[in-house]
Amino acid sequence: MIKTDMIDLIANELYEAEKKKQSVEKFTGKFPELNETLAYEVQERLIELKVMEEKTKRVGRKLGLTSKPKQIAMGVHEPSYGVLLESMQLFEGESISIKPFIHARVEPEIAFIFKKELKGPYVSPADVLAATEYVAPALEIIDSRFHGFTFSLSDAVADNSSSSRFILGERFYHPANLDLRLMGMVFKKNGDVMATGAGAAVMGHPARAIAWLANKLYKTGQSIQPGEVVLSGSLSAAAVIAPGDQFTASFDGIGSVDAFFTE
Ligand code: OOG
Ligand code: MG
Repeated sequence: MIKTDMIDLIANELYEAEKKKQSVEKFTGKFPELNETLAYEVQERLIELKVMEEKTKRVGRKLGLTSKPKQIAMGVHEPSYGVLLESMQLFEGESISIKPFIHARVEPEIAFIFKKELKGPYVSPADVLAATEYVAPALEIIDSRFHGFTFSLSDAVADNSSSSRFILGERFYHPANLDLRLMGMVFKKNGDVMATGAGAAVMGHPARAIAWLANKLYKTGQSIQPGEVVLSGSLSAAAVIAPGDQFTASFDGIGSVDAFFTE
């Protein structure tokens, strides 16, 4: 099969899987040639499809697999990124129906909002902090379009890094007086502590994950744009969701964010 046909075919199948809520077989089995580079081309095609069909627009990026607990849980040992669309944003206080999801999970994350462009190839964590307007607590709802939530890095990348929805806390904070590395985090489900951590769980410092993204995007002529939101990746393994569940991620110094799920 020629390359562009394979890219279109995989993007279409992932688009339909999400729409029909029917998971599919991993593609790396059928297409061993699906490497990371081609997988990012599939992701681009998938995003173009969504922007066209859902009349939405890009609002930022998400990082995935930036912490050891996530890499161990998924058996993948490198970070990935995906695109955030306006249609993926949910707001605190509205209950979230699990109907649109296949087998969604929730993750506690630190979100960055940028005031300046961040362009590789040599972006450092200090450059990231200088370009950051705000940080905010965030919950990401991930949902794999693959059977059993299992995949290789290339499969997950093609699937827009399992992105589904995201919620930002209502208050944003300037990063100047925050130590994101030592920032403590408590992740609760229905009042029970599911995980605890510190910002350093994300590649030693969440800004390092963002620097990785900027330098990675440079290789395909892209950059992080002013105004964009970037999720720096989950500090802990993701939690499964049942109707009636309430999740809270609290971070030292920047408050918390909640999500409540229904049938
Ligand atoms: C891939 C996406 C992981 C994170 O924060 O690590 C992710 C997955 O685990 O499905 O969003
Ligand atoms: Mg995530």
